[in-house]
Amino acid sequence: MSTIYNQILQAKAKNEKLLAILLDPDKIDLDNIQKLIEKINQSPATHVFVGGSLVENNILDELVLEIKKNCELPILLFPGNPSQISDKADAILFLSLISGRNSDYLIEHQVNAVPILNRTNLEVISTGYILIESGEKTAVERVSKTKPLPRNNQEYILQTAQAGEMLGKKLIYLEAGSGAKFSVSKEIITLVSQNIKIPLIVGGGIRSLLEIENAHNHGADLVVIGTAFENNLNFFNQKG
Ligand code: 1GP
Repeated sequence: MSTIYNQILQAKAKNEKLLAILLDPDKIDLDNIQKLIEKINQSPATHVFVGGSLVENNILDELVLEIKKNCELPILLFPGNPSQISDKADAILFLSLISGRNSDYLIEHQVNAVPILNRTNLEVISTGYILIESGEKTAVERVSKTKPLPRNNQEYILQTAQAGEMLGKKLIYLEAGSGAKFSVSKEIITLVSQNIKIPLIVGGGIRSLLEIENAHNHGADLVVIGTAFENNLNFFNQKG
């Protein structure tokens, strides 16, 4: 059976670009879930990510089950902490916040997640998560209590991504933060994508179809769109 990670690798090899819609359980109204799923099914999305920095409500399992019932896309957890694990999903981005120096988000939460993960069949995909300065303080910065990497220090951003690759991460995720003022710049995407071999995810602050296309064209293998779709379910019907 082909794993989700293998499918991502195959897509990268064929230069087929991927797109994930990120759903934050805290912002979803389960009463309107059918409409949301219909819109996902009509969109060009190839993956659904589920998660958020906080996730304070308890609808995670229910949300994942509802999506599974009516949508065939793979569902990947994108957790802010070990409480956000659902065995109903297909895979988990096992994130380590390698841009930060808070050991909780580098290794502690991951250690605590292991007993939970061992009771699931989730495919675990090791991901080097890199937070990049984006104009304003974002939820990731607040919750993780880490500083984002300065956007003008491209060499250090690349070094961080390459360290992640050398540590054996299977994906690198360049994150500007949800609702970021500035998304990750094309220069950073180009530099990192040209100098790592593993697939590159880019997300945070992407607000238009053109921005998705630009991120793809500059080397992102998978682009994540959260807030813009959340705020406008017709996001993918717009031009440009
Ligand atoms: C946040 O990268 C994701 O973790 C998506 O960000 O909500 O700004 O699209 P947006």
